[in-house]
Amino acid sequence: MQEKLLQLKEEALSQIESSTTVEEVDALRVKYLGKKGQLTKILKEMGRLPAEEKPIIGKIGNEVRDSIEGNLNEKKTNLKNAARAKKIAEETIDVTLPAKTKYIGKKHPINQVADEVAEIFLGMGYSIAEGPEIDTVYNNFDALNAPQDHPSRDYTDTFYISDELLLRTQTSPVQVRTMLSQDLPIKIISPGRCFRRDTPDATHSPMFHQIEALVVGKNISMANLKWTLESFVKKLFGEDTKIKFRPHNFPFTEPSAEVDITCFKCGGKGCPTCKGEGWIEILGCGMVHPNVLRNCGIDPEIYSGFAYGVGIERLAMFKYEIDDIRLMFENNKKFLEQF
Ligand code: 2NM
Repeated sequence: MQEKLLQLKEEALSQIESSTTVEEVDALRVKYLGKKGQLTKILKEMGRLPAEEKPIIGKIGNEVRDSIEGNLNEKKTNLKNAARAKKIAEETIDVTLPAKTKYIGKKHPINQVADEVAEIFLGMGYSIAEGPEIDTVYNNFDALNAPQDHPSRDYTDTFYISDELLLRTQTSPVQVRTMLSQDLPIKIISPGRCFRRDTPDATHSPMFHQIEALVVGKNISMANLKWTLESFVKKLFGEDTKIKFRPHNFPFTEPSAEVDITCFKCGGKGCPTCKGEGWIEILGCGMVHPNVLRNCGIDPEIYSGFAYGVGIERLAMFKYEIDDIRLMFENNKKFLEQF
């Protein structure tokens, strides 16, 4: 029996020694020391021994159990430590590696400029009005006093959806909708996409963006319009910017004007940006035509208003020195990252 115990001990210690995982060690514990384990089985046979041998074998049995137990615990600790050391080694951070960069997108140059312009007008107390990109021929042309034979109505200039519907050629139909539905006074800007049937080139795109503004109330004058636009261009292009009104013609305003500003690049001396002129055209404006007010249910004898419209792409091209409008619609990351 002594022989059996020592043999068992040797066998157990050698298996513990060669085990490589915590799970294996746990399995050996069950195999040797468990309730139905091999040591337990041998010790159960002790009952059959003569009385004088019992304490001797019992002592050896205890020693064997302690030895196996000790080896199991030690091995388990060693394996656990080794696994932990390996994990730590694998997770070591090499602080000299280049950092992983996250590409964060940014606002398109058109939206940067649109937001900048909107911010200026919000600061002057305007509200933002929005409307559909598909609107009625009535809201886009008729209400805006466009004569039946006005060239912009031609199907070669405008994208018609049907006889009554089209892709808006400007955001003015939003102003019409606002005048028809809101109480006076009105002080709004309408930013958004517009569509004209132009062949794309460096300065034309069949889809472009506009911000138009409309102020209607009592005693609204051309002087108010001029002050407003002067304040606007100084905020956008700098305090030294000067402004010039050139007579123009729009069906929806009377009088109408185009507005030039002194070139923000050369200050008016003449340079490539202003094509040697010293002036740059930046927007169209005018006093809302009495017919437009009437069409929108407003009495032109009591009320008056002014309106203006700026092309966002044009502003962005000046601001960022972009020489071809088409670049802004190609979604080329290399291009867009620059702004
Ligand atoms: C422009 C230029 C001049 C304009 C007129 C109106 C309305 F609805 F009041 F008649 N909205 N926008 C206007 C006037 C737009 O864009 C170059």
